[in-house]
Amino acid sequence: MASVGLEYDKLFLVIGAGGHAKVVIDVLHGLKFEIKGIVDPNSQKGFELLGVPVIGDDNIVYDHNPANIFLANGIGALPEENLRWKLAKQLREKGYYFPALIHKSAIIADSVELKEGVQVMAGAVLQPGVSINQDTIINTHASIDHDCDIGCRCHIAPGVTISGGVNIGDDVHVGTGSNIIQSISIGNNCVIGAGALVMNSIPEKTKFISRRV
Ligand code: JB2
Repeated sequence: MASVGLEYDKLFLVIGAGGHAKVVIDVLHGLKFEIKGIVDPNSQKGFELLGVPVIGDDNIVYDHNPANIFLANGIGALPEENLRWKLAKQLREKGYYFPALIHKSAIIADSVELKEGVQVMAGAVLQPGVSINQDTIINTHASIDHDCDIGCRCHIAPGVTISGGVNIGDDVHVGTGSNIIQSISIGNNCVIGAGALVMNSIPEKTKFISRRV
């Protein structure tokens, strides 16, 4: 399993002080990484999440040489919101690095490939041959079976189940508790609503909402 470039001698800065940041900080604590602080332009300096203080706005990042610090993206991802990806792009262009982060309780098969900035949360399962691309979130207890390819900047929300051999494009949101059967494709920029049952391939830019009866 490829956990990208983790070195234990660098401090982390966490971007954002909301709900997702809390989950990210818990991952970092579980891995025993040291966190210097949180940056968030909308939170009071000194406000704490799980004991980690807000130390200022995003300019604080630029006070640090990219060679000496890792970043953890604590901004979450909901449909139609792109702050998470925008900030990651801006900071990467300045040379900062977002290592892949994996909660210690996640089950990751040996052949899984994780790109930079991927976050795998508590209880997630990634089976052999799975590939997860840049900045995608595999959220709490999501399960991704063998040989799935998940694109960049996706959010696979809590409790999603994806069977084997599924291809998911870039910028896709798969809502909480959705189920996706094997060997189908979901195109770029799709939104799969919470609780959906997806049994056929879906073309790009589709909003797929299950009908409730
Ligand atoms: O420019 C910014 C900026 N703009 C807003 N820079 C930085 N560093 N932080 C910024 N923020 C901060 O992002 C806000 O001040 C706020 O603290 C945080 C967003 O927090 P919120 O709790 O609203 O959303 P979230 O992105 O952490 O979580 C969403 O997505 C997750 C995946 C939530 O809906 C969660 O429920 C969900 N699990």
